Amino acid sequence: MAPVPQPGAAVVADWHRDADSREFFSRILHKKRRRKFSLLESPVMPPHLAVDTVHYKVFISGKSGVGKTALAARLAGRSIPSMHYETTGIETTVVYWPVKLRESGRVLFFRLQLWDCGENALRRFDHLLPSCKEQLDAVLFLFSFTDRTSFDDLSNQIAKWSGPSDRLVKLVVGTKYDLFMHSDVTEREVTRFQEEWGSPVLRTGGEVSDGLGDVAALLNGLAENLWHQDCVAASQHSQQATGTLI
Ligand SMILES: Nc1nc2c(ncn2[C@@H]2O[C@H](COP(=O)(O)OP(=O)(O)O)[C@@H](O)[C@H]2O)c(=O)[nH]1
Ligand SMILES: [Mg+2]
Repeated sequence: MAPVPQPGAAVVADWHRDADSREFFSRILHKKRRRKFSLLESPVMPPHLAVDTVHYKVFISGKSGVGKTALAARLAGRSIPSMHYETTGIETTVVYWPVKLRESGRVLFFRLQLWDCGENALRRFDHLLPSCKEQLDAVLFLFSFTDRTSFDDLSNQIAKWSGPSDRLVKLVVGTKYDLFMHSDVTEREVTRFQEEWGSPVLRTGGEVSDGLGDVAALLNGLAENLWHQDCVAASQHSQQATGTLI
């Protein structure tokens, strides 16, 4: 996988705890809970605090029951469905997340459109995968700590998404970490995987809390990788442009 930035290198980690973030996070909260945004809604900032919004499309990949729908709900601050039912087609969820860039101190709203598609639907309907892949910026590869086969299958999953351009953020997320007592995957194996692929394994699990803390690491990590990818693409573009001028 392409090299990823060190966590916290580009964006301020745990910014939601700082006083200067309050104005921004208050726009994604309503009565201390996460505000729900439909496809056409966005957080409204007062004119003196207006900031840019950057848009990204993120696909959630993983076998049935691994926790794709639950992760989309968690990242949006919605409660997790306790019953598992296979997602019948594509479900999209919009998540807004304010981020402060470390170097410039600039604040941006990340608008993440999460695409969650049931595995059986993907297999049965050939047209779904191409529309999931269209203009895609990132893939989250999910495995469950309670399902060994989902962990063993990660390298296959990642290989399927390797293309010639490689302009795609790829992150691995271990779900059901709250059930670590029943874990089928050891810490040593996770560490080995991280070393082999040069990519951190993010973790998630447990009840959805009202706070921002349980999603901050994942959303900041995703935002940081997306931003890094754009910066690399922009610098390559400007190098090429300079090359043609000379
Ligand atoms: N304990 C625990 N259960 C989870 C977690 N994520 C998902 N689940 C449960 O696992 C089942 C499958 O999750 P779901 O998101 O529907 O899987 P999907 O088929 O990949 O979309 C559901 O019963 C969820 O409640 C988690 O992090 N912890
Ligand atoms: Mg689902």
